[in-house]
Amino acid sequence: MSEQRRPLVSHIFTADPSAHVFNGKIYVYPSHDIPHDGEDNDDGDEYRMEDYHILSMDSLDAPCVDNGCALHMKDIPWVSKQMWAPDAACKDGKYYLYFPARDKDGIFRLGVAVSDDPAGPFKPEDNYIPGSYSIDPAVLMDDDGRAYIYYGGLWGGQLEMWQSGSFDPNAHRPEGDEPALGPMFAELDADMKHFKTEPKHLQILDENGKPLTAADEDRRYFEGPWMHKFNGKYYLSYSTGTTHYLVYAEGDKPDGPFTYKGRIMEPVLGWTTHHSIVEYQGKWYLFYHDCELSNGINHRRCVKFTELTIHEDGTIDTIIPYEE
Ligand code: FUB
Repeated sequence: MSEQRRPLVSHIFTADPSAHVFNGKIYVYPSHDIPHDGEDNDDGDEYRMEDYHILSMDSLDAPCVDNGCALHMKDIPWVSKQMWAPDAACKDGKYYLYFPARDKDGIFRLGVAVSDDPAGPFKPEDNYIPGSYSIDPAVLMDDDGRAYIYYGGLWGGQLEMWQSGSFDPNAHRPEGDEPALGPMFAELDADMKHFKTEPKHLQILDENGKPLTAADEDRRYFEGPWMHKFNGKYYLSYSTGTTHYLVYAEGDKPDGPFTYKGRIMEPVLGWTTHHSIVEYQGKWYLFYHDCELSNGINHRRCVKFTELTIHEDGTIDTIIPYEE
């Protein structure tokens, strides 16, 4: 029986799944939601995560295993709270866990932790990645061995606050016809722990080659970037946040520019939507979350997966989440 579109685990709340195939197995790197009765707000204070549990499956029909706590914030000197959406990458037999969290000043930064095992435990670096900020890191290991990191999120993710190059909590938020902010991009150093290039915003263009505007909330970037390659092209996918879509854009290079292409998934139950795309045994899959396990409580989410149809020209069929 297919396990698709069901919670992968139900003994803990999980979200923001970054899926990878390592050594023939599927590993899912999710956020670990903490249940509490606090209120939601636009800063995402309800997302109070403190650690990461890595999930794994021998195959997509096999039971999903929780490998226990792989990294806890008490073991990371620079973190004060909110271990949000992580990702992982493998290089030369080592596994790197990338994660956002607030530093002691309440500013979101990106950290990295290393392990010999894809399921951890991971040993964190003493400090965050120098020059990093905001949330939702996603790493692409390109076919030529170069590694790229994509990150950034609006509102509680603080991306708007860095437009001047330094942190300004009162920074103007792009609005109306002003160009929307794209996600951040940098190449990673050979050690996988530093930026090799100066981080920059990526451009996402409309069908006429014009930057998507801030008012275009159905299409503009909000958070949760992911990058997959298909037939040599680069596909940047992300959440539109306020309008709750997963969408994608196509580019010829890892740093774009990207042209908006369409929707991957219609809204799920719950405010956030966050995904990853992975190829496994010749098929493509979307890992995502919703709030089914908690009947719609935004900070009690559960990760799921479903098959994704990608056509030869790279276009992706839109998934209607609750329709078989
Ligand atoms: O899980 C906390 C935040 O919610 C993530 O960083 C965002 O992408 C959203 O899913």
